[in-house]
Amino acid sequence: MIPEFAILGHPNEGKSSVLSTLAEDDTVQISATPGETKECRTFPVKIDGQEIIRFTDTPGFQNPGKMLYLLKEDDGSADTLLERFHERHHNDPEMVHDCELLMPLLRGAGIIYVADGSRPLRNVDLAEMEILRLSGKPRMAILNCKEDDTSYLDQWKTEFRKHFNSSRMFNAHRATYRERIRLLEALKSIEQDWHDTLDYVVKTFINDWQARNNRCADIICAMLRSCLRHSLTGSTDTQSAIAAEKEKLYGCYTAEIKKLESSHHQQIRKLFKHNIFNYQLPSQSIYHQDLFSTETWNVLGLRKTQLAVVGGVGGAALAATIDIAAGGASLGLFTTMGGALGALGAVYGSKNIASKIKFLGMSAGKYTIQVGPNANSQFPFILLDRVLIYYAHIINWTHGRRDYHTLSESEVQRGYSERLPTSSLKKVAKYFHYLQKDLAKAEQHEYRFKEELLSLFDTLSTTGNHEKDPLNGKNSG
Ligand SMILES: Nc1nc2c(ncn2[C@@H]2O[C@H](COP(=O)(O)OP(=O)(O)OP(=O)(O)O)[C@@H](O)[C@H]2O)c(=O)[nH]1
Ligand SMILES: [Mg+2]
Repeated sequence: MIPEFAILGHPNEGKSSVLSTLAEDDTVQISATPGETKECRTFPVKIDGQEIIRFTDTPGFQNPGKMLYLLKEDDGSADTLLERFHERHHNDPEMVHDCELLMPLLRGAGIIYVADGSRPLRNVDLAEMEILRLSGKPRMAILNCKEDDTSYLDQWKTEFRKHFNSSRMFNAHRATYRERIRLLEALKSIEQDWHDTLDYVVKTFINDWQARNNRCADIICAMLRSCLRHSLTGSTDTQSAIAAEKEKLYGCYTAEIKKLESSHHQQIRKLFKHNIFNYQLPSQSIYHQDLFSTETWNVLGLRKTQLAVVGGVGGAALAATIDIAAGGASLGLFTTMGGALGALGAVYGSKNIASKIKFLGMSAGKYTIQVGPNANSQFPFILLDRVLIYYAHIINWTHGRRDYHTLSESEVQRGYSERLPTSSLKKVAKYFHYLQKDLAKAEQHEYRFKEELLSLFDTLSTTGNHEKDPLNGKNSG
């Protein structure tokens, strides 16, 4: 048996939003105009191609006062009360939505009632709750507070206790993965007969989340590997054209790295089922700065003291930044080149940034130049910070949230690398070191890095990143 839950409530209370978030389905129609959902629509939740639970979106109650009156007038069997109501009134234009929303209940669905707990209770709400109580179906109520006002919560909770088997707070815009699991857990208690089935659903959800995080860690490893190993070579016939060729090559190199990074980020987005909407991080987020910009390299990556801990970037690494191969004269890397490399020169003093540019020598009358692979110790930490910022954004952006132009002021503005505890930092740095120097060894150390990633994911998926900085537990400002 595949359990089904119908999401019921007054128009515009956030029913479709709650469903979208719970089912991680961004095809659900959501709108600020009441009456958006006019017909029931069922959304199956599939894991590994197998449907394990389904949620049905319904139109809001249209005429609950009259509906309750008619139900109370009926003195037939309580077991078939809804069936009779539907049969008698489905052609009544005043009750179209009320009859439509009963459809999933007639086939045995459980009820999730959604109300906006930031507004006062009204008589229509009481009528709706009483209708659902009379239905005799297993039912839970959810307070989806659209505003911050908490002064009405007690009223709502008191009424919920009278009419429902269970009730919870659940915010369609802010619910984390943990809160979704807790809601499903709570559904187990509303009907004893469903306990085992729902227990299986909860376990499957938890396993699926872990599997997705594992897959996400693999995507991040693949991204780091491809970005750190990437190199380009170019050549020119004349010595005077070397500088221009280097600039061109460097431009191609940075563009290709950015493309590689972005394609892996998009894989993460799809993994967490954000298929339709491509939510951008808030405009002021450091994420929007160019991967190779001064700003990015100043804000993200490791602090100087951490660099000392990992033993990476000291004089040696700085020298390696400008690595002119044997036989090649100094090409005046930071002096002769304008454009991109001119900008790189500016950050050279704080956190060095550039990839190696090698002059490979001359053969068959051509001067050959190579950019990458990038041996800069800071570079993988910058990539790591950026992908973690993206991950936190994606997993905490609920599927039911569509107002992406607002509510974005308090985005995390710092990286995570600089807050890694020393023991974690060492493991991560070791993996990065091998990625840059010895791929076979990197593979051996990959599982340790993935352990660190999974623990970071865990923190980031427990605490939404929209209100606070999850690793610091305080507002990020
Ligand atoms: N701030 C905030 N707005 C919400 C929340 N949930 C829903 N909304 C907004 O409320 C409006 C109605 O949301 P829907 O999910 O379409 O509501 P509904 O109950 O399905 O509405 P109908 O289909 O018209 O009955 C939309 O503008 C949502 O973005 C929430 O948790 N917080
Ligand atoms: Mg709706």
